[in-house]
Amino acid sequence: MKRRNFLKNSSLTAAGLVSASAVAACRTENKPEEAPAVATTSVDPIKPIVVCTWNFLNATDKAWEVLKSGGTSLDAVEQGVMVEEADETNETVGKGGRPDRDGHVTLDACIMDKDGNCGSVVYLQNIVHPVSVARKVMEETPHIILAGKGAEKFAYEQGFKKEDLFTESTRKQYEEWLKTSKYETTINIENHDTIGMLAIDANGDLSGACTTSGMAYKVGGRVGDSPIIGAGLYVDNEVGGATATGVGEEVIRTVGSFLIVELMRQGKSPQEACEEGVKRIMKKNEGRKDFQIGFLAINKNGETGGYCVHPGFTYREYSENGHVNREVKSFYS
Ligand code: SD4
Repeated sequence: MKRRNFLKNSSLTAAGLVSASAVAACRTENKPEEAPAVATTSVDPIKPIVVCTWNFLNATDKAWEVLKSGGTSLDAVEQGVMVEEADETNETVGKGGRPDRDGHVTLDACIMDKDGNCGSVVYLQNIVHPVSVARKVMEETPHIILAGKGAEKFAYEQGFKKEDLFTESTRKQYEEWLKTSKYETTINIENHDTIGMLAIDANGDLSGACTTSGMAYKVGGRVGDSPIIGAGLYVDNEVGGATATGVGEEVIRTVGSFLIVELMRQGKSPQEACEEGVKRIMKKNEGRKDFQIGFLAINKNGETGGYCVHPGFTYREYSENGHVNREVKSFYS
């Protein structure tokens, strides 16, 4: 039995025994002939689960492999999202992510553990795995966010290798884009595939990670919600976790992931909390239809939920019940 479960079980049992003997003592005062009660408290075993934004089969596979072999949720989410960072065909994350309007591929990522520790990198260039740099920021520095050149220098100091993040495909697309240099946020086409991942391990502990190259052809220097703790990702091991994809500016304005976790703390299900999160955003954007946002949440019991502005957002879930890609309801039909 894992230490935490053991402690949980033994403390519950101890509590049960204390209250049982207290009850027995009371009874003894009134009815000395009664035998003492026997404590029979039991807790359900904790079941690992991983969820991520969009339909990332390989990433959830990897995270599940970590969880199944007894790994921590922190390792699971890091290794899970790393799959997308390395996948050159995912043009919104890591290597092969599309550049900003000046032709720089700049990456944002963050990670958060069961104790509320977190690390983040913003505007990081030339490194394939920003989530691992974010984890190093969390574990090796007294800081939470490192940006740009400082983050890149820190990554090299930590042993990360410099790599060109352009691929043939993204270079060609960029050259094509330069002909008009038009910046538009296109719903569900141009800017999807950011991965936010949340996992619960066999100890019942929650962690999360989020990683992206942000909006394609963004203004140089722009940072989205994905590396911002509370916006693109938030985890509270007492309650649950949430993560976001879509137009980061709107997620930041409502501190979306933190909001969703707090709504769950107040008793809402992950589904209800995600719906309320999107509704808050839409209240600030009445009538606006030109952007997409998808929220994903999980609570401590492993219940999950998601909601989005426009149809199309899905999230992938992997537990002992197997894989499932869940379509979520949307604000607009
Ligand atoms: C951002 N939220 O940089 C990210 C973009 C995104 O799928 O989610 N794309 O605003």
